[in-house]
Amino acid sequence: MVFDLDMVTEFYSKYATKVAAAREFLGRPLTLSEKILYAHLWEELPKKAFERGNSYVDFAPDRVAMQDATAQMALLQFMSAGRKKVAVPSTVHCDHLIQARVGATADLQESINKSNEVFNFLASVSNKYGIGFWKPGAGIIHQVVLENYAFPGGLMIGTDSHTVNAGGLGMVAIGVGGADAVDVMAGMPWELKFPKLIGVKLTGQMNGWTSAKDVILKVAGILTVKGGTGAIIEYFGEGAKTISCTGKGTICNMGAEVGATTSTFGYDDSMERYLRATGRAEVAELANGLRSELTGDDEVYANPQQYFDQVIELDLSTLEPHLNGPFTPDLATPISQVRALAEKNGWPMNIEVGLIGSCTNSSYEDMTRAASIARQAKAKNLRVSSEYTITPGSEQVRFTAERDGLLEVFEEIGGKVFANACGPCIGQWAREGADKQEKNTIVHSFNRNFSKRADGNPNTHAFVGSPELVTALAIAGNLGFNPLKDYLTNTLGEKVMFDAPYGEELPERGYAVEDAGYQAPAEDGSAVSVKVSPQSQRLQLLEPFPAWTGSNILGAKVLIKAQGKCTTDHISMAGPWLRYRGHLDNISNNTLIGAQNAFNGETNKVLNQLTGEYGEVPAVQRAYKAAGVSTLVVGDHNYGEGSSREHAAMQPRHLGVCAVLVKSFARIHETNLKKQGMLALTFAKDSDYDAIGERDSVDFVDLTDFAPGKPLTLVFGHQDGSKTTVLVNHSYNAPQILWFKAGSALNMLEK
Ligand code: MIC
Ligand code: SF4
Repeated sequence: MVFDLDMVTEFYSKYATKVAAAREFLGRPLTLSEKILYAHLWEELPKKAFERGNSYVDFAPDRVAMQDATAQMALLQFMSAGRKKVAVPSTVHCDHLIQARVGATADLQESINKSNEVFNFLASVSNKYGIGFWKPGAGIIHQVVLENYAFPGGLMIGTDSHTVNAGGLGMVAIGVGGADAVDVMAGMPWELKFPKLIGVKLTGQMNGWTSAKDVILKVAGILTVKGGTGAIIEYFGEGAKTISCTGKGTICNMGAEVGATTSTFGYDDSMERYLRATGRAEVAELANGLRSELTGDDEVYANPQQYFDQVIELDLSTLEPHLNGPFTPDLATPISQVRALAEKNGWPMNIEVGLIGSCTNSSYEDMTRAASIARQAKAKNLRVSSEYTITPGSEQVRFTAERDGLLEVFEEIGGKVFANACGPCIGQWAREGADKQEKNTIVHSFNRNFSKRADGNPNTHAFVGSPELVTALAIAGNLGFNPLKDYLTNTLGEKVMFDAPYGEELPERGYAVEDAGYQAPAEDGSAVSVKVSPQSQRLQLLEPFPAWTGSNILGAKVLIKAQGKCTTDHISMAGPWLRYRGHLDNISNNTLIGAQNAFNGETNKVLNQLTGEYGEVPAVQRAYKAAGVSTLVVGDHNYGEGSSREHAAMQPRHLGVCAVLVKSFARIHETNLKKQGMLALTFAKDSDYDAIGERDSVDFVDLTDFAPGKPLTLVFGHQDGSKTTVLVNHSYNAPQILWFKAGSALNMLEK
């Protein structure tokens, strides 16, 4: 069955006309990203061209996807919006709340038992409002979306930063906070600053050990974790056509790690093959009729410098496999140099666990390439040195892999197959011994490797690589092993080498699945009731945030000056805290507990200026709130990088923080702060960060004149009586200022 074929057909029927109009209006050839964006304008063509990186534009996305950990908050907000049904096709996917401990079946059952209340809530809200529901065990949101919903040329948003995965099927798919999803589901326009465009020209063809993952690992090294901020990365060139559709998905998926708004590829044969293999021949036929418009114009790709803001060129033929990390996904090292760097930096050489799968790398092709290495271990009498785990991306991939004997191959080398879910990737990994906090190394094919992410241990050094490389490293058990050159000694004392991996793009016998895990919503959900118990520890109905008082904020205190990397994992940790994602007050107890306080170098230890004592961040902030004292959070560059979780904005807001002042923001987090009625501010002069003291008192002296494009002035009064005037920038447009004034965007929607 093809989901929402009517919507797709209707969209394609108008697409070429819209693109032609945009081309004529702009008077030049178009990139694919521009075609898709201009074909999804909320209103007709504007009077003048949008300014990339500057103009705020209203779009009309085709669909919305939400995962269980973010859907709770998104749907709690949607329920307050007073709509009967979602305005565009939307889906909920249960994947994040599933732990990885002993193995798929037991873990899934235990997770269902533990989170039953939440799954039932999501199922009944979905049923009521016309939302497609994918049960626990169905798979990871992005894999399920790629297999069922993504279509070339479409625009979708999703409450997860890796929504961008659908770029592998030629979409512009963007990760957002729940409040953005609420707008679209409520039938309102969705606003985005018109992105800049980065073109990546791929030449040559991958061979041997190099895989799609290495393309993005390399790009991450070039762009760093913030180099893609505010930009769409568009891949093109002859090399692009040689990459499978799911490989393209991997590349787009991890574009989130360079901060890119999204990444995409033009429609080609690989996508057609994938659409057909996943039962969507109708969509392939429709897309075939529009081939030239579902990719960038020839002139653009012939002269990319003229049409993109930045161009990167990569030769796939010479691209070496990479391993990125530890602690950040942009520390890219070609495999041949890992040993030297690891020795120099004292990274533990012994690999304890190799983990493959996740939404980034769990396609059939990935599984076959990894299995081809696992098979060799057995054939060549190699002992597997590390633990080895597999998390399939969807029930369809898992079922097919099992049918084709791939899971058996993994199990034969001691691999443990976890449930089709996020599991270890989101800290839902009950890793034995992690609490001892020993220094150790793991390698995985996921996308994120921030401190504590997988197992909660800050001393786990996590490295990211392709599934086949991770498999080889897990067999070798040594971080310095280069499978392209190095020998291993087998159980017979012989020296053996791996042959290069071999994969199948698509299953020869087709995909198969018995129960994909989908539950369709009721035609008319008006009789469905959704109950949230006031006693619940997992779910809590939302109270509107208070409106701005209308006065300048005076005498505010600095809750924390975060130093260095402060990702959403530092602001609102996942792992054990995922259980409170539907309960704002409970989850607020983890607010900023992972952030390093610049004043003392410690985490979760900040000064309470009211008592002069140090305490945990949430407790100190609750004390300020109780005393009616305003506070702000100060931070470094790329603050809020990582997840789309709006909890990272809602929690400080709930606890009474009024502003976040940083050197720079990650896109989704900045929007989330605005949506929740916070002040998201950036230093006009980065060095002012250093002037801020632990015992300062802060006055926002011209907040009453808050206006688009006009910096605000903050006066920091220091302990010695001196003052520093700090000019701060913001990116609020007029409607966004109204969100601040109303207390949140949702408060405006309810009016
Ligand atoms: C992640 O990869 O960090 C997550 C968990 O999928 C998040 C969403 C969340 O925090 O619920 C994301 O990427 O947006
Ligand atoms: Fe799940 Fe990890 Fe993918 Fe996030 S990155 S959606 S946690 S598998």
